[in-house]
Amino acid sequence: MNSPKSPKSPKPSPSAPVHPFDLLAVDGLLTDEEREIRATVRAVADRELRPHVAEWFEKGEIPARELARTLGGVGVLGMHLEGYGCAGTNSVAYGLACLELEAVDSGLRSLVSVQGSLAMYAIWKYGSEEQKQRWLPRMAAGEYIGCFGLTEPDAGSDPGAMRTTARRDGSDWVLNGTKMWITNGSVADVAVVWARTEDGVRGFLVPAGTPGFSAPEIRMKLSLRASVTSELVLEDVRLPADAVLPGARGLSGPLGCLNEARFGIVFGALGAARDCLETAISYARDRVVFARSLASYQLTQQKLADMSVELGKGMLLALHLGRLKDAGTLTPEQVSVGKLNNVREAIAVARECRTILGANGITLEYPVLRHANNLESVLTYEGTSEVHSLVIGKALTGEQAFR
Ligand code: TGC
Ligand code: FAD
Repeated sequence: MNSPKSPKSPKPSPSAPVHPFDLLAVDGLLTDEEREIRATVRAVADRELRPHVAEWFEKGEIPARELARTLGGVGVLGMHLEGYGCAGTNSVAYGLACLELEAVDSGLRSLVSVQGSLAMYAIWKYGSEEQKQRWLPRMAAGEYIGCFGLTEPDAGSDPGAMRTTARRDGSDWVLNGTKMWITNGSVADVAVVWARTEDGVRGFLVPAGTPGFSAPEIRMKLSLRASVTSELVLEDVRLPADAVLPGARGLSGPLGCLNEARFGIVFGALGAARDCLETAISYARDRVVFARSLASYQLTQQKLADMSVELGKGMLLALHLGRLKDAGTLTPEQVSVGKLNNVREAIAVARECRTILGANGITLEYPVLRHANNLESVLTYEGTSEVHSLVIGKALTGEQAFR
C-alpha cells in the first residue's frame, strides 16, 4: 500500500541572520553602564571617524589635533584613570571603547592607547603631583597630545638593550639617543622618554620644542597609515631636575605601562575582526556566484562559522581579563595570553574575510585589507607574538627563553 504523500512544504525563506557577537549572548555579561559607554563611543566613531578613515589611510595623514579634541570630548582619553579630568571608568568599559575605535581603524585606537595607556598612565602612575597637574587634565581633554618613547632602532623586543642615556649635569639632566617607531611622535606636545641613567632606566617628560629634540615622521608605511609614527631624536637635550618621573626606576617602569596598553589591544583587535566579519557576511549575502548567493555555499558558511567562533571566544577571553583587571588581580602573563590570542585570531579573520570579498577585498572601498594590514603592526607592537609566547612559556616552565 502506498503511504499518503505529505503535503509539499514551501522552501523556507532565509531566517533573520544573527550578529556574530550575539551568537554567544556575550552582551548579557555587560552592565548597563558598559553598554551605554560602548554605544556612545560607537556613535561618535560612526559619525566622526568612519566616513573619513579610508581617505586618511590612503593619504597617510590624519588630522591628529582635531581627532584628539574629538576623542577628548567623548572622554575616552585616559578614561580608565581616576582624577585629573579623567573619566574613571572601569577597565571593561575602556576595553569596549578600544574595540569600537579599532572597528574603524587600528590607527585610531593606537592614538587613544598611546595617549591614555602609555603617556598619561606613565605620568599618572609615576609622576609628581606637579607633573600630573601640569599635563593630565589637558591630555584628557585632547588639548595636549603625548607619546611614549621606549623602542629604539636596535632595541625593540629587548628594551633593556636601549642606548639612550640621561646624565646629570649639575641639577639638570642631559639626554642623548634615538627612539624609533613612536606613535603620535611628531604631533606630541610631550614625549615620555625612557633612558639609561647611572641609576638604571628612568622616564623623562620632554616637552615639544625643547632645544635638541626633534620628531621626524616615518613615511612610506603599508600599515597603520591612519596613524602618526615617528622617530624621536635627542641631541644634548637639557631638562630641569623635575623632568624625571620620580616613581619609576628600572625596566619595570615602562613595562608596567605596556600592560595597560596591551589590555586595550586585547579588546581592540576584536573590533577590527568584527568589522571584517560584518563586511564579509553582508558581502556574501549579496554576491551571486554560480547563480546563488555566496552565503548559501557550505564552504563560505564554514569560513563564517569558524570566524564567529573565534570572535566569540576572543570576546569571552577579553571580558574575563577585564573582570580580573577590575578586581585588581590581572597578571602580565594573562595579558600576554589575551594579546597573543586575540591579535593572532583577528589577523586570521581579516585575511579570511578578504578571500570572501574576492577582488573587491583588495580595495579601500571595503575595510578588510586595511584592517589586515593594520593588524600586521598590532601583531608586532606592544610585544610581538613571539615575545608573548615566551612570556607564557616562562610562566609555564619557570625557564626564561628570551636570551
Ligand atoms: P625582565 O628581567 O623580565 O624584567 C625587568 C623588570 O621588569 C619587570 N617586568 C614587568 N613589570 C610590569 N609589567 C610587565 N609586563 C613586566 N615584565 C617584566 C620585572 O619584574 C623586572 O622588575 P625588577 O624590579 O626585578 O627589575 O626583563 P627582560 O629584559 O628579560 O624583558 C622581558 C620582556 C622581553 C618580556 C620585555 O622586555 C618585553 O615585554 N619586551 C617587549 C617590548 C615591547 O612590548 N615594547 C612595546 C613598546 S611600546 C609600543 O609598542 C606602543 S605601540 C602603540 C599602541 O599601543 O597602539
Ligand atoms: P625585533 O625586536 O627586532 O624583532 C624582530 C623579530 O624577532 C620579531 O619577529 C620578534 O618576535 C623576533 N624576536 C625577538 N626576540 C626574540 C627571541 N628572544 N626569540 C625569538 N624571536 C625573537 N614603540 C614605542 O616605544 N612606542 C610606540 O609608540 C610605538 N609605536 C609603534 C607603532 C608602529 C606602527 C609599530 C610598527 C611599532 C611601534 N613601536 C612603538 C615599536 C614596537 O613596539 C616594536 O616594533 C616591537 O617591540 C618589536 O621590536 P622590533 O620592531 O625592533 O623587532
